[in-house]
Amino acid sequence: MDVVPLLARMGIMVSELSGDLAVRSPIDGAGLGRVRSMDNAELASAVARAHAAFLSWRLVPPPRRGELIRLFAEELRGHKNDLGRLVTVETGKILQEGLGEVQEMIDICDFAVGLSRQLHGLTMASERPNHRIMETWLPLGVVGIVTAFNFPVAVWAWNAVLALVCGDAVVWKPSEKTPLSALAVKSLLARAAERLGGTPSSLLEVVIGGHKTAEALADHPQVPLVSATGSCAMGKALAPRIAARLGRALLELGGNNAAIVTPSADPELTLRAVLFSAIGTAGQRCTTLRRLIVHNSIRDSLVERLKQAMGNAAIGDPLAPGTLVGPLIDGSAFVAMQAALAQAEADGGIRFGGERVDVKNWRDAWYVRPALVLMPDQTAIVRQETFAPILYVMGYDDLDHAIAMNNEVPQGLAASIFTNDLREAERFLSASGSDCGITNINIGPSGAEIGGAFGGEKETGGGREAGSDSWKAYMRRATNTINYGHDLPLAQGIIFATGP
Ligand code: UN1
Repeated sequence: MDVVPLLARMGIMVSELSGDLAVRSPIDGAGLGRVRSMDNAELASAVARAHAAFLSWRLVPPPRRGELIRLFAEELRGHKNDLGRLVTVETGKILQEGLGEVQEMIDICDFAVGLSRQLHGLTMASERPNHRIMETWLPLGVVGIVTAFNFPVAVWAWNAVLALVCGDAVVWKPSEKTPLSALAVKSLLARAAERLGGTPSSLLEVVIGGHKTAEALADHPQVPLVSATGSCAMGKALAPRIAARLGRALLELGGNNAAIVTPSADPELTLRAVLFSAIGTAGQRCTTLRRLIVHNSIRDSLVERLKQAMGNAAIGDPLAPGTLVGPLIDGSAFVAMQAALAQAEADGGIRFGGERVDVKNWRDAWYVRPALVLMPDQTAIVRQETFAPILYVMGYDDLDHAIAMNNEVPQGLAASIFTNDLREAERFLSASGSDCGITNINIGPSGAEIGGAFGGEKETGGGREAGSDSWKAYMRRATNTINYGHDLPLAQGIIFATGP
């Protein structure tokens, strides 16, 4: 995979590609280049530079900050093919999804540009005469962003472009598996900044490293907010460190997403939705469909069609048109997948697929056939997130039981129900329905648009990113009480007599 020309078009020269960390493509296992990881002293200097940038950026009017993001979106539009391809080469997701990820960045940029004129607070009625209460949203500081390999640029953009219009500076630790995409994005943002002129340098610092670097960012007192995306284990390691200094954490962690398929579901629509959510991105999305809870009256027919469709899905080079399933990220993902399948079988599961697939004799690449596993019950392995294309199928007779199964896992990201029965649909959305942050009707749990707030409950971490009012996480709220009278009435009717 020769990424040199497309990196050059995005402003990264081969001479920059040296250092201790080898970057490889999961497509064929071959090296793409090298990057240099940073030690904690370098991280501290990056935070200090970003903090200095914040001090002047916070004074720039928000619509002008939005102009930077508008120009950045122009760079992204101009380099959609290059960046989308780079994402595919670094992550192994199919090109359609690589391009879709860049589109997701463009979408959140457009949202952020509008938002830059809409950072609004409320005005409240005061109990005191000639008084007014209002809230003002102010820039927060340096925002630390930790991202995962599977969405190397879009999830950064959800956080970063909102943080930037909110007046913050950003220090980004990308996954050490996908640093080139991060460097390309940094370069495109720098071009936008150059076109705008007058922006402080170091609005975005990229720090390359592994979990030690993420921990140092979590510990840093000059980073008031750390937004981290990745496994529940990663979140459990970072959150106590951030809490220990009373910083804020915005966590988007694991998902173990289910879909309930009811007797009234549209069979064609359901099949397509289940396939996209279960095998898309080779099962490596936090929103991937991992558990299918099917009414027993339609279970066999749906399983037959799924077996066929999953058996026929084109597995191979994700850059080739027509491929639906690219490789797993690396050999350890394959080992984890096989261990989960072995455990599921030991629990009484009947498995179809899941085996390694040879593609062009690429020995250090890990392609698999997506697995469908019919489970007698929702055993411990089903309740755990395995970041691979495994779809566990369970039957149900009674909707209450299906909803209980949906909720009976530690994670709470996304859930779906396929039904044409209004009562079932509304029940699933209600207080006694799905307990997830994202709950859908007649579409799968993955592939959310940026307009809504994205995130989940329980071990998913509780954070909300992207649309709606997620921007508030990147600002601090000041409540202001203004007295425009000549007297000083006290709240709660307190009389506090002073003076002669
Ligand atoms: C993730 O896998 O971390 O909803 C994010 C989706 C995408 C984002 C997934 N828009 O599937």
